Amino acid sequence: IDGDLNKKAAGEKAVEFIKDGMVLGLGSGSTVYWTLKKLGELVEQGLNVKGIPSSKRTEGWAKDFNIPLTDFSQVQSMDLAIDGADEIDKDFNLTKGGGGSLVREKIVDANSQKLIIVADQSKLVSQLGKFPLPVEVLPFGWEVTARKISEMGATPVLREREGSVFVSNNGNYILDCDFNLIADPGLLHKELKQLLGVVETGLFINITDTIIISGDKGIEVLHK
Ligand code: DER
Repeated sequence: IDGDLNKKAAGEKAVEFIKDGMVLGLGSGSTVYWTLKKLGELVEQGLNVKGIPSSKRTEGWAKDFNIPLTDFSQVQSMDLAIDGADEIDKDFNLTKGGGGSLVREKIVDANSQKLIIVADQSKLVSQLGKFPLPVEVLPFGWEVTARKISEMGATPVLREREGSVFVSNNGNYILDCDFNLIADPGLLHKELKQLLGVVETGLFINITDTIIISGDKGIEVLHK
């Protein structure tokens, strides 16, 4: 796990927003790892919460930390989701998916009353796009989907891990798409979502309420 002190500080800070009895959306990534670890300590001390994990990796960590889990057959809306991001712009729009969990993250984050993003200061950008945009696509005909995305002006690269094609928790592929700087993330998301074969994009538009940033100025909690 990325031992970066800023990630640990930001991740741990988020537990201050967790109240007894909450149903939580559990995000994914190495910053949220620290949230989960800290939350596990509070559960140990008697805090009563349960959460829906946004990836198999998060599910494993939650089990390691004895955080009670639930699922959408039991709850359809969560009180609070805590997640990470690859980029955060000034409107609190996000690029996510660096860890490959963007689809389940978006389903968990979008179905939570509040979304808190925890991040090191390096994630703050003036415009999204320096980080190649992860797009989850169906494996069937992914080559055609990739070509359609190329025609939109991007350079899609099929994500691989340890020399073989990366397969998401949903059995799909991920194309990392370099669009250069993205002037209108909301519009790009809509255009991509309409493409046959695209499951979901890593653009999280207008769903973030609070960001917790850790960096040279210590920890900052910023509300939209
Ligand atoms: O993949 C994701 O969306 C993760 O949340 C990721 O963006 C955050 O990664 P990090 O907290 O490990 O930097």
